[in-house]
Amino acid sequence: MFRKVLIANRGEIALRVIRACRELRIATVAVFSEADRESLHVRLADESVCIGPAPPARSYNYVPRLISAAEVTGADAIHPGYGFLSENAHFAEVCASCGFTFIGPTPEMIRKMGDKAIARRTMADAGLPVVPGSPGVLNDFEEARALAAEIGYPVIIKAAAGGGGRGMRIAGDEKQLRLGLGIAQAEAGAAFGNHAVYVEKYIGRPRHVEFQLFGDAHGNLIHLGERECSVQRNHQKLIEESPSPFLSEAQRRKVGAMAVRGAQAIGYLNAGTMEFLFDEDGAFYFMEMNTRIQVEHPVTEEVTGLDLVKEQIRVAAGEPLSLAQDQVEWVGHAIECRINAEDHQHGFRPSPGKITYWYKPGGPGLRVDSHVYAGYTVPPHYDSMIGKLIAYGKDRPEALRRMEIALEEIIVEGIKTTIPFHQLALRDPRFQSGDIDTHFVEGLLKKEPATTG
Ligand code: MV4
Repeated sequence: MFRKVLIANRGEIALRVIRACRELRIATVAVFSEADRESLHVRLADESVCIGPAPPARSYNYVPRLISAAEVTGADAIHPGYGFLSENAHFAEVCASCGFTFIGPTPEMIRKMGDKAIARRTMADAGLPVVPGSPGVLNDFEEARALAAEIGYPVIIKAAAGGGGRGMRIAGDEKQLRLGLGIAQAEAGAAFGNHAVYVEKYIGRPRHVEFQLFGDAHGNLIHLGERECSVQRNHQKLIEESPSPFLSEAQRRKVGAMAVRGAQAIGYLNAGTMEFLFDEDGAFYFMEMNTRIQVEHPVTEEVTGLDLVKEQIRVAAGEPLSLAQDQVEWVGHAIECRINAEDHQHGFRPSPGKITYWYKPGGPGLRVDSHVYAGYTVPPHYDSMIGKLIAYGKDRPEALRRMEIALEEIIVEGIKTTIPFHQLALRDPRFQSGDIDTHFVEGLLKKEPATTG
């Protein structure tokens, strides 16, 4: 087992990793930017190193600084958390070549799944259903035109280097396809330095359901069930739950087995998530694979009773997974609300600043993963998430009721947060009945129009 782990991240996930390390009696090193001097991860870690100024490019995303911090503190492994360098194959490679274990999959797996066109082809070859579309990236408009004519409009143009919804464009006819292809290629080139795009049949009102996967170095690969993530806005998830309220037991077994098969095809190691779209008829398609621990991992932890971050560390240290597929048990229901420093009534605009008062809710079945406290200033340089409320219950109604109570109890003063949005969402009859697709938030905000100004 590792003696010392450096956490290449900030915020709540840095605290989450520190706590997992402490349980495993592993010493921790926090890194922080000049904007994060007063952050809790700095206080809770055994050691800390300042790695540069506030802009991520000069601190949390700056590989040489992170490697130097690991070297001077004598860490033997690096946990990347989510975001920042967590899905950067180059960083994983540099960690390995400098003698630090990257707590995650290999650079090859990150690279392969990072190219969404290659990921799609790899999973199709493994026998997973993918949306009808191009076998690989498109070379010219004529290729795209012929393909779209074959699969039928509307189609969606996606950037191979994109993912998470970035660099997508919908085309309803040939004219839009010609125009969209050029724009998508130019945008992808500018944003990712790779202009490759591919085309798929467009699914109108999909549900986003993702499966948690875990592999170890001993050939074991299991799934831990699914998370329903359809409550999103601009590809930012706002609410996640497990199990999905609409998936049947038979579907769960079937899609779970598919996900395992796909991950086995690449010999997947450590924690990963396979994202599927479900259409209105219940047909499902592989979309992409995320090669990191995700923000919403706690809902899976609550229903399986596992600690996914401890599992990540153990597996990275070469230990076998702590359980086999037939030992995975799912009990009850969990739901997560992301509390962001954002003003939902003004287009979710960021609302950084000083938190003058903070009351953390509690009670049976409630977990709060957060790095903030009264007097903490939310810096403007990073993601606006200030914490996550995770409610657990024996069934969905109990979990939802506990979440409603937590949202009433919590007090955050000094900044605007997404708490009122969550109260609105939870009261909605469609949400209550579990009838949600990826257009849910749009519809909800139309019912309560934004105030102007
Ligand atoms: C799609 C789609 C419809 N048809 N692909 C967005 C995130 C990325 N992982 C895939 N995404 C989508 N891919 C086809 N062929 C619609 C989306 C999509 C979406 C997916 C999941 C959750 C929210 C979404 C919001 C808009 C579009």
